[in-house]
Amino acid sequence: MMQLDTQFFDYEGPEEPELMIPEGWEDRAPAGWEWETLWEAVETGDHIYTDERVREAISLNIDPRVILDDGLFPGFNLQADRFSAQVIFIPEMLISARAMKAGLALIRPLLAAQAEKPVGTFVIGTVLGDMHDIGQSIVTIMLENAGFNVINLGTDVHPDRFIETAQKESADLVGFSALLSTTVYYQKVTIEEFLNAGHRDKVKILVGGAPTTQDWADECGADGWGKDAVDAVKLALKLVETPRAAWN
Ligand code: B12
Repeated sequence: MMQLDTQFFDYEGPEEPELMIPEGWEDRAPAGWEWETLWEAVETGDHIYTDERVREAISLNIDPRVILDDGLFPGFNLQADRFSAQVIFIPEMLISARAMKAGLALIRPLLAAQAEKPVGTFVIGTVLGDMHDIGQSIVTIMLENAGFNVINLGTDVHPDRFIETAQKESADLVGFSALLSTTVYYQKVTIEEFLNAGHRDKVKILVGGAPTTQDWADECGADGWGKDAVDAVKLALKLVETPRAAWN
């Protein structure tokens, strides 16, 4: 009888990802407050508890950015690391993302309300074939907080839809998010379509998403690349001041 070579079964997987507790979170929270239950709710995808706990945090006037960084991100990041390490799979990741989005939906209007004046119109979306929307939702929130009127087209956005919306809204800036090495290509395609439609000089275009780089942004003809939401806002504020051709 054939003997199995047991060395194939001694596989040691990647280290189990751990919860990264935000340093100094106690100093940013009211006395007696705890985030642990929210970290666990986002981790396990309990969107109902997430909604309740974020509402509670808001009612205690905890800064929305603190809610995002100290309350929502730890549990989500833990699942994201587990997903990347293939410790969990799409269903678990999806429910964690749903809980994250329940929290984001509550803090979005608060951050937008802190903005002083409309500085410009920004159309954003995730490119064709790509369903990832957490990153671009955070960019949206930060842009709104900086005073932009943001039209978020969601995920899997066809180039024509970006163009039609930019034209309809007389957009100043357009942003394409992509998280897959297979879909970043559509950032380039969408920029080419703006060119073909005769609208490239009317908007400033930003690209972003984990697999993108400044080199990629240069190669695909974008006006800028944002490594994160803070970067995206800085760039958008700079680019909205630069001259563009008028929409009609
Ligand atoms: C959550 C997630 C999912 C969720 C998405 C849920 C949702 N509603 O978004 C689900 C489970 C659906 C999913 C599906 C898939 N996923 Co996925 N996913 C992730 C994961 C874990 C986190 C992504 C995320 O939300 N990050 C957090 C946000 C805050 O970061 P971010 O998106 O990078 O955004 C920041 C910046 O990039 C920047 N930014 C983002 N957009 C923009 C736009 C502009 C204009 C600017 C300026 C800046 C900017 O600012 C943001 C905020 O700071 C990543 C791994 C990881 N750790 O990144 C894999 C990952 C992206 N997924 C991956 C894969 C392979 C898939 C699937 C193909 C799996 C499969 N076998 O089916 C499918 C693809 C489905 C599809 N067609 O899109 C791979 C991609 C590998 C590659 N290089 O192509 C990754 C890297 C995991 C891995 N290591 O294997 N995924």
